[in-house]
Amino acid sequence: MKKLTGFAAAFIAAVSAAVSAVPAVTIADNPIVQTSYTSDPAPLVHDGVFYMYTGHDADGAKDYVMPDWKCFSSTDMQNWTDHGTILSESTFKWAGENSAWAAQCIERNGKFYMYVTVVPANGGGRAIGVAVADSPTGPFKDAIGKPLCGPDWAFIDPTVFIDDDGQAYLYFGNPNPYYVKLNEDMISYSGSITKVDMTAEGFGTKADGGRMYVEGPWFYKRGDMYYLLYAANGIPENIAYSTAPSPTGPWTYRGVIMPSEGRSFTNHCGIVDYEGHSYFAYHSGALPGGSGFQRSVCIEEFSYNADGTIPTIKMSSSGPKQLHSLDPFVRNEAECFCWEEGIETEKCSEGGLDIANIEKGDYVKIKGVDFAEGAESFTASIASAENGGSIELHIDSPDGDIIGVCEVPSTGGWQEWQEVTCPVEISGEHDLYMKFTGGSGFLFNVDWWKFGGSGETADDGSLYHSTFERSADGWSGRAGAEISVTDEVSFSGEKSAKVTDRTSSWQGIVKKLGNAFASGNSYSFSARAMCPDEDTVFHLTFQYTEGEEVKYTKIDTVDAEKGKWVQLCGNDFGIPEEASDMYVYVETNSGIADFYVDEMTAAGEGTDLSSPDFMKVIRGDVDNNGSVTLFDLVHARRGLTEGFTDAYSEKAADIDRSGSVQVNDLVLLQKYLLGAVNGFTAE
Ligand code: FUB
Repeated sequence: MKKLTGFAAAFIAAVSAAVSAVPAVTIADNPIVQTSYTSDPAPLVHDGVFYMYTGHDADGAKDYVMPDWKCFSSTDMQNWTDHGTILSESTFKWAGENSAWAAQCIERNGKFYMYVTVVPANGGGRAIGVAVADSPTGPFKDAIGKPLCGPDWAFIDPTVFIDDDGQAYLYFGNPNPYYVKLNEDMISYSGSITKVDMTAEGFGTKADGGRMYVEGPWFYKRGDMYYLLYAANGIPENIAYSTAPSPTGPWTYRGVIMPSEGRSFTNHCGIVDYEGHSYFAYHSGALPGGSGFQRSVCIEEFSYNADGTIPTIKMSSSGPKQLHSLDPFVRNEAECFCWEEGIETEKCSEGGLDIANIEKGDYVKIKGVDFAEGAESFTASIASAENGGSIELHIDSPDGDIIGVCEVPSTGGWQEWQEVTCPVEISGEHDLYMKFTGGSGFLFNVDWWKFGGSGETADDGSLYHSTFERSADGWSGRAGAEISVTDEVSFSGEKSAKVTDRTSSWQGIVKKLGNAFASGNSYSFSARAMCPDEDTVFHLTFQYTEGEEVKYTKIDTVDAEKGKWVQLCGNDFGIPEEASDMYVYVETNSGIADFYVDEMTAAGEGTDLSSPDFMKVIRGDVDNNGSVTLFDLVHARRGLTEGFTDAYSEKAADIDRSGSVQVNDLVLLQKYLLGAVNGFTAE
């Protein structure tokens, strides 16, 4: 959409009388995308990431001018990473122009299937096409080279769902819903396309006596109930829904979820659960310049009623609450933000996207950045074919306090990348605004950024050291498991990561290894794990791709008693020469019980991660069971006289942190156990 300055002008004109009283558009966090107009949202949760697939409404169009589909992702529900155009109508050689209407993507057996609406160039109506990819962000290719369903003018807006018995269903249609049973290959179907009988009981009654259903179905199951949500009631559309005890009915009309509002005469929804929260995605014309043909995807959090019905949901400009704060001490992609004004995104020569077409006064907002104990430096990868400019780092508002300014030189090209660094001073959690200044014209592009300083987690020489005190630190649920940062238990500090919603033992918690890990080299890996409900065998596993094949190697395997923390540790683990696309994860040998992990660490070759230097030890917990009891005193006495059996016990028994265990440590421990002191004072 480029240049919110243009739309800001329109917006200001529209509300000129009250402009000073109107909250600045810049503080809104809904719609989730501002760099282009997006429509027809289709959410997908995969491997701990919330993906949002959208249509794309062309700027200034007076009709549906929709050339392609885009994808955005988030792990905190406020900052969204732009993955760009992931599928275009031109991929379907049989499709006409500007016909890329609503779509939905689903994963099956490691492949991603995107069902789309397009108009075949040869006429005959609209049609449902299907594209396939190996990753959620593509590249997608036409799976069958022809329409899957259609052509037929009624065949628009596919929604797809795989039932518990493995049967996949595709619903679609305007002004009537249709369904068809997909085969397991997801690119063909069995039986005929069935037109749903729209009874008044199933689909409600409008004021004019017709049925409520119009288009844009979203089909899914929750518990034993099947849900069909849809755009309803004619123009302007609202979102209503029906439920059924089986995937094909009989349907019962349940009422309106989202009344019509928001400057778009259509609406289109998607619903999904993520990290224990329920989210409702829709579109409106809320972005300045917005209309029925310049729509924008928004999202709201909601809770189901106890009987499974869906409450009325109102459009908001704030969107859902942020799930985790953002860690500024790791590389953050510039195309991940909560809000922007004036910038665009484009393909980056280094992979992914960069932010571009930046002019003086433009900015990006990154929400909920946790600088913890403090950041001291800021580094960004920038490129400029012109004179560069500077990045002003403001906190809490675009004109808030400046915590640092980074000068950006010319680098000789818009894709000639160079790192710039400047000092900053900031601690605690803030919204970060990167405001760009300089001369006239385009200033520079930004690929990524990160802060350095005492708040960094990896200040011990490790390649990562995830304590979960501030964020999930790039860990996510593996293969459908969910993870959350929790203060229910911890190995050290206040928090750990909890792994839930497992239906298989290999579902656990996973982290993708970045550029710091090279194939052919050796690294040390460690993780702490605990299952509160049953004895468990934990694996710390390394996953990589060699050629076309995905391979798995156990770094370490440890038996854990119910409720006891164990360490999984593999020092100097060799990464195979040809390995790419590498991950580490914690899984269990069997069972699907929830478990917790903490203190996930990786370091270079020669690092002993079982050494006390890499341990967050609970002082006094000499038997390493997570609590301090009389047994610890017994263990400490025995250690002092006979020698300690392991490094953890010795460090835990060194109560005064003098570097060695002596009699006064036992005295301090005894005093604590007798209640004479409330805790251990710092050394
Ligand atoms: O985006 C084009 C059409 O508008 C969709 O296919 C409908 O659901 C409506 O949102």
